[in-house]
Amino acid sequence: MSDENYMRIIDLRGRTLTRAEMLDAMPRAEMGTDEATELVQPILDNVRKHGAQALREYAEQFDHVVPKALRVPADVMDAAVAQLDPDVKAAIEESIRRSRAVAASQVPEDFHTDLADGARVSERWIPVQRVGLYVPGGKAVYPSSVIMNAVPAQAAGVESLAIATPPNRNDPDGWPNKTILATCAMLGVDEVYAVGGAQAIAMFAYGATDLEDPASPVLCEPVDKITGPGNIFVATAKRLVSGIVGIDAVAGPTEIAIIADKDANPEFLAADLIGQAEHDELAGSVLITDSPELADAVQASLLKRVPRTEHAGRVETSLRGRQSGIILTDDLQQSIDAANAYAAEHLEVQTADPDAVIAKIRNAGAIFRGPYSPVPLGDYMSGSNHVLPTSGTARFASGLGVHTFMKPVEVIEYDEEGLKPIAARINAFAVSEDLPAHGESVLTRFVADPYDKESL
Ligand code: HSO
Ligand code: ZN
Repeated sequence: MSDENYMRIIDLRGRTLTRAEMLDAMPRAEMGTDEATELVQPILDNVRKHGAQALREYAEQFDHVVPKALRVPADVMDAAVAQLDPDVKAAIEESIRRSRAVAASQVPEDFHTDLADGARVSERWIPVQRVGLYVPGGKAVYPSSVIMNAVPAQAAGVESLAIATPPNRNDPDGWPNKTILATCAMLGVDEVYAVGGAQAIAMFAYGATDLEDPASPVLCEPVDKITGPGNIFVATAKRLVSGIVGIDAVAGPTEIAIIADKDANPEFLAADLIGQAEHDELAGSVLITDSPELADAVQASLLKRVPRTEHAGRVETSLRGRQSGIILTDDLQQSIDAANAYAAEHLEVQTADPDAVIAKIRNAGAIFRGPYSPVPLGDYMSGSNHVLPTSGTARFASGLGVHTFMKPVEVIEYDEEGLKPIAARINAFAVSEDLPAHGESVLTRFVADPYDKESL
């Protein structure tokens, strides 16, 4: 294998692997140790105690600018929409339209089960009342992620949605990124804070008051759930406040895996691998194929393409990293097994019969079927969600959706007729757990003296 190749080869051919060996063979980044907790905890405590005053101090310290106001005023939001490039505006509109259509059909239906006469259990899906969405600033500014978080929350019926995003030191008033502000406004979200980092997570979790503003001392009310990506400090802050509030999964670097057979188009595959590698030096790009010829053709295409793309340095580091590689397999079934072990955030299936492959996929954040469903379609405009489980967590977790912002609550609806025939059974169960008062609670409804065990 020459150095000229971009991606290392993981050769599974002729090998029968145990589950543990298969998991071990998968290309993954080393997990970093978390030293952020010591830095983040005092920030949370300080915001909890001092509210807006602490938020301004941290803005100065970390963002090097104190925004003109911590809550972005309506006229600044409106101006951001008015100044938006028309092509970008049209793209955002299309993305919102498609995401809304899919989210509308995701809203779960209430249902009930009748177990006997007078014995019903119903399930009601209730939206989370108030959600805080964090949107990172810095070099990775993703208005598309605002759409992916806000649209399902709105479709779920979340009553109030607040967004926090860092102030920008290059703006004369310190206002955050204008495309982010415009996207918020286009989504109908008007509660936007120029607050970033761990301090924003603290503001959402605890709420914040502003003593400098006697006209409106409550800057931000606490939320019930926080979603949205962020750097290590944001992720640590979310972890520390979870339990007080709900959080979404903490995302690792993005990943793509592609299952391809000999007839797949190597140019499409190379371009798609590069696409995700563009996000991050630690992004994982994995090709899984039973065709060594295709693998060679993809390597050759990468050699031509990588130097021509703008972020070639980042892409090359990512493709050459230990978290990326080409997995060579004996046959399609072994490719499927490898894909299930890898449990990619994004899985493209580019084979002669993609449906037969998809039917056997157990673990993937989202599945992209065939040569005209590339991952960036899903990143921006397919209508599907791009907030997906990373680092193999697709084995047990799903992507963000309307369900993220709802809670199923069971309603127990038994009447006298429904309860009576099972009262003695409940009592027997309760007594067996040495909780006789549980039994007595039920029996009281049917016997004169539930404490007189002789009379039962
Ligand atoms: N591929 C990223 C999402 C994204 N791509 C945003 C472009 N903008 C993680 O799914
Ligand atoms: Zn992407």
